[in-house]
Amino acid sequence: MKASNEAVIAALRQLVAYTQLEDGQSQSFRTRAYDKAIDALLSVNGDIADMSLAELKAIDGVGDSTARKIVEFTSNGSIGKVDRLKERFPPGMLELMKIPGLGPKTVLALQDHLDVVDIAGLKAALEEEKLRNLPGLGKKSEEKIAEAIELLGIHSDERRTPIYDAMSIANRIVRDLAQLDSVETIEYAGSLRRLSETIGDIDILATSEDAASVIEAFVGLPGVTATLGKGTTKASVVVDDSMQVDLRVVDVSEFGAALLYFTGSKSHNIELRQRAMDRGWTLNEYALTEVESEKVVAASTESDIYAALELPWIPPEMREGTGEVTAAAEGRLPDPMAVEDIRGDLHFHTDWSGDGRSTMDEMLQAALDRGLEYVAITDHAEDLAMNGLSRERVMEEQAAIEVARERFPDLTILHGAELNIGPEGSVDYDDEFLKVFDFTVASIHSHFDLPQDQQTARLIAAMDNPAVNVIGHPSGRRIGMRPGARFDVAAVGHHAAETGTALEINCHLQRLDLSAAALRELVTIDGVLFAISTDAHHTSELENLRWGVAQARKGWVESSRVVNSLPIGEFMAWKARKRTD
Ligand code: DGT
Ligand code: CA
Ligand code: CA
Ligand code: ZN
Repeated sequence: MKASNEAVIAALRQLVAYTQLEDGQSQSFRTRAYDKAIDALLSVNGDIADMSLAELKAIDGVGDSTARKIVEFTSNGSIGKVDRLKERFPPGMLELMKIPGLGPKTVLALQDHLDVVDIAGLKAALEEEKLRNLPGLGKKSEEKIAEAIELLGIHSDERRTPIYDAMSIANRIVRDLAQLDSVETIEYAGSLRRLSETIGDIDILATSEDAASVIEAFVGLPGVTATLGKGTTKASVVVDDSMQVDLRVVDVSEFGAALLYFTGSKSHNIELRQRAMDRGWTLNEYALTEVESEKVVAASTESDIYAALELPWIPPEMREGTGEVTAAAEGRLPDPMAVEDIRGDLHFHTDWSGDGRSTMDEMLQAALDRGLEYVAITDHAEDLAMNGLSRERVMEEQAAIEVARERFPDLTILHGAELNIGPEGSVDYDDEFLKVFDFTVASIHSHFDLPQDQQTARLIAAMDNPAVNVIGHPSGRRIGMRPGARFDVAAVGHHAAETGTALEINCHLQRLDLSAAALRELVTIDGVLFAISTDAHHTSELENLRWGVAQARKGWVESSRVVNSLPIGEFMAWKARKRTD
């Protein structure tokens, strides 16, 4: 099967990682060349697999050697150099490189001196305090690495992948298989569909009248590096040496039962099965069936099955066995939010701040195309060393926004900023200058490991600032990479309600911040309001809104709690209550 653009890019990312090991450093002229090519390929519109060597080389940013490797991958399904390096460096070493504090040099030293090539080996070596004697390491770095493993909950017996990485693999495989004529319906299930923060394996379900051909295509997909098992209707493979993917092909008449079963969670399924048993039925991955007559009660759609069990359809994100079945039975389930409920985006960047990759016009046009009615442009503020705007630039941006308002009369454009919350809770600029902005988001971008009570006081001080409308990605976590600030969720919630400050639900899959657990706690506090924001740095990231909305469902947040689902008049009134323009 033809390699998708995502598969090509994933192969190049793998090439970067192996090259880092080969070079013993995170950056070299070769990795920089590959990284540059990846950046360039991300904005290619057509199919990379259809491009000739000459066409590839003609892309600005793609050099001769990289172009050759791309052609190797699109014609053979793998890159010779990567295949050779895999012999030297087992895939576990790539996992090790993802741990904060472990660069290529250290990972190579682990292999050379201790024969450690995976997380299980690393854990054992840490327990025996063997790392401190490695060249370039010491007791301190050993402790730091142990702490990172602990904080990130990395377990050797069960390798879990951050949802951001798993989602990109799942989307790629679903899209590839959906192209087959024999595939009718295809959807991912499991923890991914429930929007879990980390994913053990990806579960995909398809319907087809020719299961065998779908299975054959699946095990032969570009990026599949091993086949773990293969039958006539199901198979398990490893993709990119890192992620297990299970595919099951079922009959269309049983799709709903299968989707329900394989979405889980296990405890949600158990509660549903209990309700079925109470009615003299059984529920399994094939159908909801009457025990005595063996007659099928419902099977083809999830809603049919829920309805037969006298329940509304429960969104997958809520299926965690944490009271949702009882709440649904009693009519207390929150109204699930939909992307259409969102009327504005209150946190995104343009190329005015150093890390934005789209222009202001492009971002505004994209927002309008998505049907948004209002936006806040929130470029970084001056305290952020690399990307922040000086006061002079802020005033220039304000003038640019004035001009943009005339070009986009159907969009209400707020001149905002993303402020940086200092360790004591202060923010950028000064009280007088902050009045320049129509709206601000204040976020933690540093000092993530202060003690909990200090973080709580820090956030509370930031919310006391009348210029601060929203606390952006409140913990600052990066799933699988950085645990973020720990704070007293209830105390922050109460203060947010008292000061009229909204708490952000950041839509990026690496963040999903606030967490679902924090949201569940916050919705029990009267008056806490949220802002579901993309924090987009490129027009393509505006579509992340769907993940923030899914995160809201997972946290049982209803649209009445979300300030950017308010009609513009009510939104402006809410905003005006905290700051006087
Ligand atoms: P993961 O892969 O660890 O991130 O989590 P899940 O939830 O995707 O778990 P997985 O892949 O083992 O199984 C997918 C779904 O299939 C799971 O959420 C519920 C269902 N399932 C699997 N095994 C069982 C079982 O033994 N009993 C029940 N009731 N359901 C199961
Ligand atoms: Ca799974
Ligand atoms: Ca599975
Ligand atoms: Zn931001």
